Amino acid sequence: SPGLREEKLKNLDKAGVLNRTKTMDRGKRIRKNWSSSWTVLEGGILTFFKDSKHSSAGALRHPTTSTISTPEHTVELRGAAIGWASKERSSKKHVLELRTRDGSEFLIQHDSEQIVATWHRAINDSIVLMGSD
Ligand code: I3S
Repeated sequence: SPGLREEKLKNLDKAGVLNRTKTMDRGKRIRKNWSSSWTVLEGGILTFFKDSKHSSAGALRHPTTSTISTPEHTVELRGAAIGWASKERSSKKHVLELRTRDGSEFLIQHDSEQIVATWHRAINDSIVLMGSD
């Protein structure tokens, strides 16, 4: 039922700081531009907020006051796919590759393997719950 799915999705909600770059925009390859970003997974939608260093509030402020108000990318996880990126995609360690239904692509990274693995599981479980229809 939709109610049960919403409840399961809610259990996957999470937030934290990740490194990310968009590499493809609706099928068109774009230049990498890594940045650190406050990232929120909520209800099957992944949102990358603007880099706190670009916000007027400054990087030392808590994300809720400095960055949370300015989403840069909102990713609908229905029909998306996530997996570990191959070594050719980046020299960084622990890199995830997220492909969206509209042919956009993001790389997501953190130096902590455990943090990346936790995001991998939460995003993957969200994709499964959202389905592809
Ligand atoms: O796939 P690339 O071109 O090796 O990605 C690197 C570039 O985005 C680079 O920026 P410049 O094109 O301005 O040099 C970044 O600084 C690197 O971090 C990118 O490589 P990694 O391996 O870090 O994803």
